Amino acid sequence: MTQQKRALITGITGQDGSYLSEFLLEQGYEVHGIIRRTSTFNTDRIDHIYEDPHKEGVRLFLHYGDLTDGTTLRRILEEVQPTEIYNLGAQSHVRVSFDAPEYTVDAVGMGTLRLLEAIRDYQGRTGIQVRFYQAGSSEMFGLVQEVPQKETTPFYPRSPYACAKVYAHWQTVNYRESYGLFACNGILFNHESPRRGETFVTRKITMAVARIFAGRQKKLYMGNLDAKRDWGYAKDYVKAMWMMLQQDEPDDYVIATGETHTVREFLELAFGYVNLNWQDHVEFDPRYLRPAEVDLLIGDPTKAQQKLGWKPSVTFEELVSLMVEADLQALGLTSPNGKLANAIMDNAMIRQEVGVL
Ligand code: NDP
Ligand code: GDR
Repeated sequence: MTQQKRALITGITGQDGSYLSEFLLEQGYEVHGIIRRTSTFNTDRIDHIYEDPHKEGVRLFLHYGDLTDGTTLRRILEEVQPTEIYNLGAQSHVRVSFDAPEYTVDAVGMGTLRLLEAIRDYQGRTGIQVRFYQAGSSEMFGLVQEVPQKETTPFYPRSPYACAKVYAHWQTVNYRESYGLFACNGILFNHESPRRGETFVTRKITMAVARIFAGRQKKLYMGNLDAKRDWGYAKDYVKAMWMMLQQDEPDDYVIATGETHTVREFLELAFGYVNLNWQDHVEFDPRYLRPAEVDLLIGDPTKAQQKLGWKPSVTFEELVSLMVEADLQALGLTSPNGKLANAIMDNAMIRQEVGVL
């Protein structure tokens, strides 16, 4: 009998955590997630896959914990005995990391170290091999050193968040080299979806488009429209995380589309989807600027393509369309000119996505 694969996910309530859980459950895994205690429920993104743990055959389990609380991480590790750990938990908002640098670095940087230490001890004591995925970020490249950015491009982080991710990246490399831990760094470029947090630029735009189209909002206040990002679809990206942990050897991989677009282009497409002109609605607010900006991100996913066989399945235009469409549907609206049907509904993955919401 083959051993039941058991995954532990930090950040399971986030965008990526929810897609990864779905994916791993589909692959037959038992999935355990660490959630934080909050005064209102924060499990919206995983409610549709959560079942009463008293029921037979349930494969998704949640545990209270926090990356700032090492004792609990150790306890959960002992209890769950996972074969794979995905460290997705983070204060992941770059702008907010300038406001709350100590907390961000504690959760993102020290949190990763706490987890690595717990795994090192657990593995040393039990002899059970644990595979570890670290959610690294293209923000680590920061100030442009090379274009496109790949695994060998030097890091130049430009925010407390990015500095903490660089720290976590190198600790992960060090635990691999020092203790033989099967540990991989994914260096993921921006990835979005209808489940994207509402204060990240893409979702902020698509929600505003739907609300403006519905007559419920007039203006959208934005920061730097010149920033360029390599935007992909989150569902594609969580698959890459899993693929990294199925290889014979642990390694680090850039996951990206290889295309870059400005925030302005995103605005144009998103408003254009409902036949609106973004310039009639968008205004500048300096509060959304960062003390230091990352101007240009564009990734080279060649290594992931060659070694993992990974490639993105959703284009930039499709991504914008599916996000606007989902936000329109959430308000009970349909797109004005049937663009969804013509442009993207032939893609089964997107059909499923829109159906979820
Ligand atoms: P989200 O912000 O959507 O989710 C973050 C998750 O981390 C949430 O489940 C959140 O819990 C949890 N979390 C926050 N603080 C703590 C803490 N102190 N202890 C434990 N858990 C915590 O992020 P994404 O899903 O978009 O991203 C997943 C990971 O990938 C993050 O590490 C992010 O930095 C990284 N990343 C993301 C990219 C992207 O484009 N999305 C690109 C590259 C890297 P709660 O729900 O309670 O707030
Ligand atoms: P980013 O994502 O910082 O790239 O980090 P975000 O969507 O927040 O910003 C992208 C770009 O848009 C510009 N921008 C605005 N951003 C926000 N949030 N709100 C605005 O009003 C606005 N106006 C312009 C920003 O200045 C920036 O240049 C995301 C996060 O998911 C990280 O956790 C992850 O590591 C990286 O992507 C890869």
